[in-house]
Amino acid sequence: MSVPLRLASAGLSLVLVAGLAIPAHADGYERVLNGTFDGAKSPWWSSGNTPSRVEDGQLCADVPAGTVNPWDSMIGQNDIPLEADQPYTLRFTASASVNVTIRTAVQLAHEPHTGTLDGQVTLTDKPRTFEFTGTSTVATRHAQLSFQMGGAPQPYTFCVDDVSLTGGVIPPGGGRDFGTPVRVNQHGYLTSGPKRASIVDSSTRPVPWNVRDGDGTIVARGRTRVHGDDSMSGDHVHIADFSRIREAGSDYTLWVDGEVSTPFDILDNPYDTLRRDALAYFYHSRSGVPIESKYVGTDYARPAGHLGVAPNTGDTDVPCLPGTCDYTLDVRGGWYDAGDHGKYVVNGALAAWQLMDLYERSLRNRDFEGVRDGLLRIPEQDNSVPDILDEARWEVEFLLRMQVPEGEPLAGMVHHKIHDADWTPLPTLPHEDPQPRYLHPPSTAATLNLAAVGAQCARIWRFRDREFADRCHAAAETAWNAALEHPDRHAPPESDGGGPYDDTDIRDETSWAAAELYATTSERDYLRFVDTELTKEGFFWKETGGLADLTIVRLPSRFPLRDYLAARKRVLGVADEYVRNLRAQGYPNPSMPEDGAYAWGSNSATTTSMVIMATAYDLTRKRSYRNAVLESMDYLLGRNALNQSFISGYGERASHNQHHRYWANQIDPSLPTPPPGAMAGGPNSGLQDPVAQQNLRGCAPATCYIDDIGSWSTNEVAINWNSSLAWVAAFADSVANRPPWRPTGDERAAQRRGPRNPAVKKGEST
Ligand code: 9MR
Repeated sequence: MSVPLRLASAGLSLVLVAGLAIPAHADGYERVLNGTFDGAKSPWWSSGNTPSRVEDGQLCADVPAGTVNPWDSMIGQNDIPLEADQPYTLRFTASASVNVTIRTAVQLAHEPHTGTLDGQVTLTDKPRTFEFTGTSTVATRHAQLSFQMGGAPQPYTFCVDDVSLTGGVIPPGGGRDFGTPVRVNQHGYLTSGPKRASIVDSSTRPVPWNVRDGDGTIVARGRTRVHGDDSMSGDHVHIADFSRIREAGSDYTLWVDGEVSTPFDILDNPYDTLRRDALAYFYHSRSGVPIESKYVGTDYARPAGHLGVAPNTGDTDVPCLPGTCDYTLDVRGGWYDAGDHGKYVVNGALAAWQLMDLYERSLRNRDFEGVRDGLLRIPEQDNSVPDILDEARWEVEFLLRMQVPEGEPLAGMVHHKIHDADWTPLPTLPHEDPQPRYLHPPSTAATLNLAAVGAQCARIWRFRDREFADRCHAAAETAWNAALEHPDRHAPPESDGGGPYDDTDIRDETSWAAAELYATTSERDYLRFVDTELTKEGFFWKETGGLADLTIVRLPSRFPLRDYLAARKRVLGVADEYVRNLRAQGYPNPSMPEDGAYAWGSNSATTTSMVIMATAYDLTRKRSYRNAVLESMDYLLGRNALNQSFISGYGERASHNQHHRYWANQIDPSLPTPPPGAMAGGPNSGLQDPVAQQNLRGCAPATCYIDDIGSWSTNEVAINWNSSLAWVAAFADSVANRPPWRPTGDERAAQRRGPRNPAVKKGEST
């Protein structure tokens, strides 16, 4: 954030922010969210011992007796932005059911808790309005406003309304600095690939550019093409094309109109490390096993989480949400979903599916390097099984455990999710999570996800591990039948302590599962359920219908020719649309939402669109698809409206504060930043979290992102997002000029058998 400079002139106060003169707001800007309690309580919180609620348009809290310090019972709000050397005024109206003195404070939420305001008020049952002023000595996005009510001898009810903290000169959402207007792939371009940059420049005529190598020697020059206004960012954009440089090297820079890009490389294999790092994300995220330093280094090593060792209460003997069933299940293992410790079947299944789909893609393309054992640093790196299958299996074993056992009500259905009863604070390491964890009721969507992934698993593992393949097959068929029997069990949209992953339309999951079951069994009954078509909406955890088409084109010999041709046509049609989107925009994003709003996890809309364009390349070998995938990589790696690489460790301005309970260096410097290869969710017009609401107000869709650990709606990581990143990174690597990898004898034999698997007959494994 740039430091504002205050100027005084004839009673009008002006502030310079990032070179812009902004009139200071007469009373300072409001820094509290939802201070009038007109509806929900969020983003206010209260201590665990202090139940609170919105009541008659005010926030009321039941303060317990017998605590010692004021801060033993609190309500408050976090993530309040403060500017250094600015005065702030706090106002509120409060009352209490007994006469009592409480403390109120505005201070840093974390060490050293530097204070801006600190006061005491004496309350009675008549609401009174109070006002305090103070000056902040720090610039932060993470101040906390609290009412500290502990230490009273008797219990009482505290109520507060019209809370306001005003001050500061940077308007909410203002003062952002995106650095250089010359936006490049900050990591590196492929020597044989397209090399373009996007430049924010108001000129309506082409402007000169040059590229310099690491020694500062100009190696190419040209003039930009004026792209014009870019609707998603609001920027006026030029494009510089330096594709003709084919000399590998590091620290190139692009100079345009006196502005210089961040340094970038030109490489023969720019995605070799990313394909590994993006997959390593999954080992880092494993639950139920220690993450060992010999694989990840000491910074990222941590004890096993959720093996029933105190203070953990899960995941070896997990009860259902009270009142929903009376058995417990051992659901250890799997991957944590994201920055939280929840494990959700619909999302886990999609992520595992994508890893196994990448495996099937590699087989089909005879890209044995992409699926070799020893590619990753994981405990199974030397077991003659492709590491990507080992990693996917870690999740599939968990998914199998989520199925309702025989003899119980709803047997064969699959529990929707397992997660904490309440959100844990940041940071909390998995093994430190004290929350009770529950199995949430089975859902039809989760059940069909297991049917799909179980079927995929069965065919992939048939000749590697017959017993496992049989378990997958049996679980898939049982799940399929259970889903047909219970087609309308839907997860609710509201959820405490975990994400909802709610979905009430299961036609798409049905079609996808049927396609997988048909591909594995050749049983014609399934084929009539395959009735979804890939559309430009692509796919994500809630919309999986398009995956049926991807499975059909990946495994053409297993489907009737007519179905294959129709699916192929749709994949190419959608891919063409993505290529057009990419060309129509100032920044190369194949995803262009029709409503003009970027959704939660928009970067995964980019990566899943890339999967579809890559599949179109596999089907046609048309270079335009390959080049569009490579240019989309540019978008993810910095050629965007924010000048931001969304992938940790890749690029000079790479995300490094993603929302995560362990990779929480921003809050606790003794903890690590995210390991390389973790993709942030990306711009999200919804601004669902307070940090986004405080700092991104009024943002153009493509800029609604902040690299702050508190911004879970723009800056979280997630398994389903990283699985598509891993997929496209592997693709991008496979189309680079890579020396072929020679499989070992064992591996060659296994690979040869893989694609020729005979169809598994229905019921064969049960
Ligand atoms: O990716 C999910 C997004 O599509 C939803 O809109 C959002 C709100 O329901 O949830 C996202 O998933 C989050 C999940 O609910 C909890 N774990 C973290 C996930 C990524 O932010």
